[in-house]
Amino acid sequence: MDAAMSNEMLAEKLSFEAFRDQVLRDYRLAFQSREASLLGRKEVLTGKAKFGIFGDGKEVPQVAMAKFFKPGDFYSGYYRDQTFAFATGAASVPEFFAQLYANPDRAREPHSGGRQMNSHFATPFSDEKGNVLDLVNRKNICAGMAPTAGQMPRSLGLAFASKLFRKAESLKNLDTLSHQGDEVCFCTIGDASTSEGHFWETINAASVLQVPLAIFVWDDGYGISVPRKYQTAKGSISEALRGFQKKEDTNGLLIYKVKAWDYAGMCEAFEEGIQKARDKHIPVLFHVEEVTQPQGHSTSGSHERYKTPERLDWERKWDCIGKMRAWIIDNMLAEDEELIDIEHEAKQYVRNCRVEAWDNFLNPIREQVLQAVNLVNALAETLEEPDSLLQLLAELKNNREPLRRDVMKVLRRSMIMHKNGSEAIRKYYEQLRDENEKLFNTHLHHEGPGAAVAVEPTDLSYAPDAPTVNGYEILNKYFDQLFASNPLVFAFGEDVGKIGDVNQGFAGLQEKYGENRIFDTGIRELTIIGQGIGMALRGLRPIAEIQYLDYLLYGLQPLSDDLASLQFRTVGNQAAPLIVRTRGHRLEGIWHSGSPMGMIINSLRGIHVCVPRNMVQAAGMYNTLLASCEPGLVIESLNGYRLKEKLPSNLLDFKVALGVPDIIREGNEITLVSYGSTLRIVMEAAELLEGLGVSCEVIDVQTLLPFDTGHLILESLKKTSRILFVDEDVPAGASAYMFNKVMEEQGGYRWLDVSPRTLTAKAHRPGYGSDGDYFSKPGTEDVIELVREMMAE
Ligand SMILES: Cc1ncc(C[n+]2csc(CCOP(=O)(O)OP(=O)(O)O)c2C)c(N)n1
Ligand SMILES: [Mg+2]
Repeated sequence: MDAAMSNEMLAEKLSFEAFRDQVLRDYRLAFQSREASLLGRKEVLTGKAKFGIFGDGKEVPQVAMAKFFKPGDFYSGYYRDQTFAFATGAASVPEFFAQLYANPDRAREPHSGGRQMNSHFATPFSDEKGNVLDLVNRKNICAGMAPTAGQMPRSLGLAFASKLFRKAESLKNLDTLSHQGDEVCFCTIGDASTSEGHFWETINAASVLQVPLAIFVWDDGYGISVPRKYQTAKGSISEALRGFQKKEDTNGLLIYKVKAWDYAGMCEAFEEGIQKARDKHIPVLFHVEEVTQPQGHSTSGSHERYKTPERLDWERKWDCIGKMRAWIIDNMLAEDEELIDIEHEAKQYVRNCRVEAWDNFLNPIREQVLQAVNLVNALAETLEEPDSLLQLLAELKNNREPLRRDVMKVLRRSMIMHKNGSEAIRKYYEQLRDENEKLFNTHLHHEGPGAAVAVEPTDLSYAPDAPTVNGYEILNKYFDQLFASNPLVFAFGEDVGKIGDVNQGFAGLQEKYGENRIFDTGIRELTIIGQGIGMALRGLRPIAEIQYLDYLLYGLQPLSDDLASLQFRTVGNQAAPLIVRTRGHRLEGIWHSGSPMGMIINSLRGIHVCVPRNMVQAAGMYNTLLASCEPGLVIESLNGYRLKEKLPSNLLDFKVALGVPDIIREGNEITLVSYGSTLRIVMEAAELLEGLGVSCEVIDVQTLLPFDTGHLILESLKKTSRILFVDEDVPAGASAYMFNKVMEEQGGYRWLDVSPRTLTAKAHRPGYGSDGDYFSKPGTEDVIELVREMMAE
């Protein structure tokens, strides 16, 4: 060491060295990522992978952004962010290739077990039992998704949770979930995707709520082929957003404009902006301009078709990696030779990773091929005319890139062609079938003790002098007890806070438990759902309210694309136990009496759909969902709030078993299956039919997802031999679903004496007024007439 060097000079030299190291580390990473993009595209073009979408052109912004992503933070972005995933350690290059090949081995592809397209990363948020992990000491990547701007709504919730952790007294000591709300949600989006309503609704809500959300817009001027001028007002998202800009005495968000090739400028802006988001909970947007896309949008097309030669030329000149390289040399941080070495090493590293990932993908399949070939060969040797089988085998043997399906095809065809093939073939086929089922078909729901269907039900109990109260009062008393006992529960939505929801379920509870527990939101169903998803991901137990069932449509996209697929697409590594509370079925007119249950259950596989007949049952369903780690939708009956119900003494303990129907009236001549409000009509009809000499058994299915898992309806049908499904959805909506479940899955057709029927609403929505209702929805007389027709058949 130079004795003449002062401490100050030494420190300066060390800090310069550290700075230089960091810059070179970032450069190496950016270069590796570029190489991964280049090789990734080749893998698709040579047929090794099906589709590829890459982060080339976005590398330098992402190494800069990753510097400020701390343990405890959350990322919710899109498919361009492989560099960020590498830089934060959330993903490795071999994992990147494993995902590109769709390797279902979770040890190799832990993000989605081969279920997601490439660059859709995810880190674990919960364990196998459904318990939330320590999220404070890890970098959290929320499972990626392909729908443009689909990442926005839940980003709001991920950021909003920090606000709650900082402010809500009830959350003060949850050290593994938050460090006093210091966590920032990093959210990325492409320039064209900012045209989506999701973006604007999120921006507005974040600006109103003042949450630590940092949005990075990668502005490469195109959404596939459509240029910015068709996408964004004034051709600039930061200009278009000016009205949202926070001023001294207003809410709003901070807006920064940076250039994608300006490494130093971005580091500076990101550091400042993120710090403000973290410390002060101010949302911030970084408009990252002059981003390029060297290989075009994806492997599905070529950008020469829509970019001019001038634009392509400009993109080459302003490539962020080239610019960073020049900046390093200009600032004398490294010389050309050192950078060449780094580049060479980086290329070699990525090539090795690719080879390793491909071998890891193919080797287990090669073993399957070998075994299948041996078994089928053995069968062929016993045949007099083995030609067609041998031809099938030859195809498999000559396939240089076989897939699991190719092996299955040969095994199954040999069994089809030759009466079950051989015992050994059948055995091996069954073994692979079971293995593949585990790889490809699991985790629509939680598969451990946190599953909602695993929750032990608890019976109702009543005090001898139990009072009879209005339905809404049952819920009000229930929520009161719930908020007193569970600090993780929050309720929010339109008119939920101050007035305690439009039907008074939460009346008086905001005053009692505070504005941080029960609160109003803007009219924004999409981001109410997103807010709930993000909060649930962070270990809270949100109850997000959609004021009327008809308006669930506004929030359906994140429910379907994000929440319903979350466990499946992370192979159980992430769960968001959001409860969506809403009210529906009969009321008045086109938009307040809907019951689009077919649409709902068909778009929400992966979410429990509960259709309680009254408010006591609803409370029991909330309890069951809260005892699990899974999401659910509870649709209360709009016309049930003022109906009288007996008040149970164990409202907080009572749990309804999901997927278990209730026989609410016993009978032996016909089974009437229904749910929710319609049950009241069915019950009235059953009463009148009794007087007409027909004995009806009425079954409340209670939950549509899951549906009668113990086949209780079948047992009723065995007794009655007649069945009618009644609901107020459109024809062949949820009634067709119930019909299918009982006839096909339960084998109900074998017990029928007369043809089974469905009774539904008309295909159109009901007109306003009681006559509109009467002539559109099924009524008591409709049930009676149809039952009598069936009895006479
Ligand atoms: C809701 C939806 N619509 C359309 C698509 C098809 N699509 C995928 S990417 C894309 C363009 C996105 O452009 P941009 O947001 O600018 O991101 P970039 O790919 O340029 O980074 C489109 C239209 C989609 N994935 N989701
Ligand atoms: Mg773009």
